[in-house]
Amino acid sequence: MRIIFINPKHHPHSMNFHHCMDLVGVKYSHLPLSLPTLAALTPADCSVGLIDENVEAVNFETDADVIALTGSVPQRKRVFELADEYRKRGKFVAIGGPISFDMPEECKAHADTVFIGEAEYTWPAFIDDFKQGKQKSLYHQKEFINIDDSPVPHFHLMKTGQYASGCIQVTRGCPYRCHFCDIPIKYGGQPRSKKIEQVLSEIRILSELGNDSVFIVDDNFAGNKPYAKTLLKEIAGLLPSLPTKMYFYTQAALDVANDDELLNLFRAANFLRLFIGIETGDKGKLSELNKRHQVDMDINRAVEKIKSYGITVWAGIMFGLESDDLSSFDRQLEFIRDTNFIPVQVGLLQALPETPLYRRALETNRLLQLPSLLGLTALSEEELSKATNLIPQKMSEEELEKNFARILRKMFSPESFRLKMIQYIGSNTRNLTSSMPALNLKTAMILVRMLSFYLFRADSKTRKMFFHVLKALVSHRLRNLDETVFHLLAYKHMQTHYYRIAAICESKR
Ligand code: B12
Ligand code: SF4
Repeated sequence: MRIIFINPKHHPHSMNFHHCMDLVGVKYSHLPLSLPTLAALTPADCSVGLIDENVEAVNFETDADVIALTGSVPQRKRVFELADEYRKRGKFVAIGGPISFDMPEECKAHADTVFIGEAEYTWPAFIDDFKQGKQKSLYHQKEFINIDDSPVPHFHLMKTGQYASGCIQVTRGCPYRCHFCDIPIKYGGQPRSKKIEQVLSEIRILSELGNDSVFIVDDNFAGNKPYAKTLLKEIAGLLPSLPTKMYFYTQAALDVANDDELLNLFRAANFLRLFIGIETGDKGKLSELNKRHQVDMDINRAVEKIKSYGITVWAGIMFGLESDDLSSFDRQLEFIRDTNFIPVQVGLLQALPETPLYRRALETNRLLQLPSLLGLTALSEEELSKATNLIPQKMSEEELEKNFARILRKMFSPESFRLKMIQYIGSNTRNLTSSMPALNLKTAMILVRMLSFYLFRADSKTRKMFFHVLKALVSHRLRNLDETVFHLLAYKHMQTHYYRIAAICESKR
């Protein structure tokens, strides 16, 4: 039996850094974990092919018995296109992944079999059924699986050199209950953690395959702090024996700032960045979002504290919160300007199915008949009838979109980025020699491409910003050279991406 697993193409979005991959010299930002995980779950007597359409083309002429598509809601158009094409050619098509959680009926219309939930048990069961011609049209994993049953992904089957970062997953689930978030519902209200030996061996494999950075995709890496600490100690111990110099980044909650031991261990394990959903600086709105772990924190101080350990805070920021009025936009902008994080994911609040926010919006008639995630995150103009599925309470939809566009243009202007980088360079306390990536042909080429972009292709305001940032770097004795270069690369993406979202909002009026 032959199976081809496919991850359909993503469109550009905030976190895949699409618009700077040319400077980095790779095809896509992150290795998709579902493909090598599913390959590892497939019995050895089956033959397996993995295609990530972000780095290589799909082939419709195939002798495979099953085409297994993964995807998330924003990928839906391509997921369904591919499913239809393969079915037209008589292939048996399966669809799974986050898309089937939220769009099961649509998936069923395009596939022979749909998988809802984790696949550690259902995928091997399907293969058995398929071999006997008894496959079902739906496999639904209702209970959370025992994470010990999730195997080491078959990374060696992926074209790892085509990605900016390797990925691993260490835990699933989150102990917090932010009202807009579906992670505790979909992946569990308590973190399930992989065995430390398995995590270490996944890191080693990625290093042996040439990766020098790893994104740990956990939604809240330190949801179980004792586990996180033990793991970080082990990673720190592993680093010297790896064939490549490696650094890490992950997602966490702001309360990591309350734990010095944890921060110290992050530093020892060479974690350079934490993505933190900060959302807003307004305490009342944090309560409204039920972001309880953050309500009593001084956000400014917490970010500074994390930075004092040499770790950059990447922030997720939200506009269009339930109690937002027209004055909220500029207050939020001031908060972003004054707080020492780099805003990378900036969006409008959306109501995801099954969340408390969704139920609240439904009960109070504030939900648009628009499937969630078909708004701005989807970024596909023909479907973008609305920017979000939540009807604003204290402004019109037009005012929401107009002001969001205005704020994006301001936030991602060269002038704002210059100020952010000067704030950043002036305060970071990282030791350059310990975290600096190895200087080799790859890093040298990235530098050359970046210089040629800023010197010859960027517009005059962006070029001016670049020289100001270089000046600041020199005056701080190049202390943050590597991360500053990284953010200059990322800025090319962020400016293009967010200006495009602003243009979409503006064109709708
Ligand atoms: C890493 C990650 C990213 C990375 C992408 C990494 C990559 N290589 O593609 C980055 C940062 C780029 C990213 C971006 C975005 N992401 Co994201 N991301 C994640 C995250 C945190 C982990 C994904 C992962 O690697 N999981 C580990 C693997 C092993 O799990 P898995 O993919 O779910 O696969 C398991 C099962 O689903 C199943 N399965 C999967 N596919 C298939 C296929 C078949 C045939 C079968 C049988 C089974 C099966 O088997 C696997 C083992 O159990 C998830 C949240 C989460 N906890 O999963 C969100 C998540 C996938 N992202 C999400 C979103 C919304 C986004 C963004 C829109 C955010 C934004 N505003 O920009 C963008 C757009 C992405 C896009 N265009 O699709 C949503 C998707 C919601 C949905 N219902 O579709 C999620 C679920 C988070 C959430 N709840 O909000 N993301
Ligand atoms: S801390 Fe993050 S992952 Fe956990 S519930 Fe809140 S938003 Fe979701």
